[in-house]
Amino acid sequence: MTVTTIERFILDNQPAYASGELTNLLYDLALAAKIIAHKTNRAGLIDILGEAGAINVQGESQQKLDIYANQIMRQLCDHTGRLCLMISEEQEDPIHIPERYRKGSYVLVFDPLDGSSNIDVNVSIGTIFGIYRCLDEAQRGRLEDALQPPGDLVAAGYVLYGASTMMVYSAGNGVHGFTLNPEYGEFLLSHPNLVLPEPPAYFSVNSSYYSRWSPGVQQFVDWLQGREADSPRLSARYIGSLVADFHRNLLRGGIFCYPAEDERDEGKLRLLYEAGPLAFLIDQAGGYASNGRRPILEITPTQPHQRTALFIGNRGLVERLEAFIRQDDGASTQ
Ligand code: AHM
Ligand code: MG
Repeated sequence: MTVTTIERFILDNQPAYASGELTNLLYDLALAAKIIAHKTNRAGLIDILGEAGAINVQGESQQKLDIYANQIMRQLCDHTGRLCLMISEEQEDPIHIPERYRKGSYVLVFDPLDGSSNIDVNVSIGTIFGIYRCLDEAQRGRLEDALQPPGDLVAAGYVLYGASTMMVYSAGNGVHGFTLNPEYGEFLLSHPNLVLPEPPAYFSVNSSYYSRWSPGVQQFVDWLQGREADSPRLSARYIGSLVADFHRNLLRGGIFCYPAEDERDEGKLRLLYEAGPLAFLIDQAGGYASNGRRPILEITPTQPHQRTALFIGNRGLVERLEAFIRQDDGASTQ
């Protein structure tokens, strides 16, 4: 039996253009994942649960673990000379590399701990990250360096803190999953070359919001739920943690939906560090991500914390949603 560590795999599979900087950045992220996993696994044992009292830029209360995860990501990445800028869900402003450190060629966008409503009920949560190349390496990081369409990502991935901890990433050459062996503290290759299975097994949507959706989305969810003659045979699964819902559907096939709503016409999820990196991964796994009208990979963000509707999974299902929206919702400016 061959055992491949994540370090070995990243090194052996680094893209031809990578000089080692990207490789080392992925190592840094694997280390951050181990540290955050260690803390989340002990969350019920130490007095860390509950809200820290702060409100994040989305107007939502932060949990202590969110703040911890954000600090770990920052501290492990700000002084290495590999990054020119970071954007975090937990910080309103871009995170610049302090002048005293050398700056590098990459931009890191991340949600340090997603699924905050699940933290203190011991349900799976995750970290999401994306890596862009700096647009102008001559300058220190600028916001424009981060506001690139997800199709220009050079790598993306997530860490799932579940029954086991997994890190799944792609640097543009397939999607590969690693499971943390807690005894050695190593991520070991467990899921090479992940490809979305057909036929898909699941659909995932919070249907308590049904009355707030457009007619096209309502028709589509009716179709998913088996109400039409040509409905697919899918089972419903919804955790409320994007990484966990995405991961299950990646392994079993399916679609995850977080539509726009009447009073929230851009949906809830963030384009830059939630929808974008997962859109990059699903594309690498043979699937497709859309905002209902156009591919997520083609949307250029205008603000770091911009939201988007998200439909992501097996291509046939997402394209069917787009057809319902075209048919029932008419033209849009999106
Ligand atoms: P968060 O960034 O505050 O953690 O919110 C994002 C989470 C996602 O993980 C999940 O897909 C979604 O919110 C669930 O929202 P809802 O509870 O409205 O279904
Ligand atoms: Mg989030």
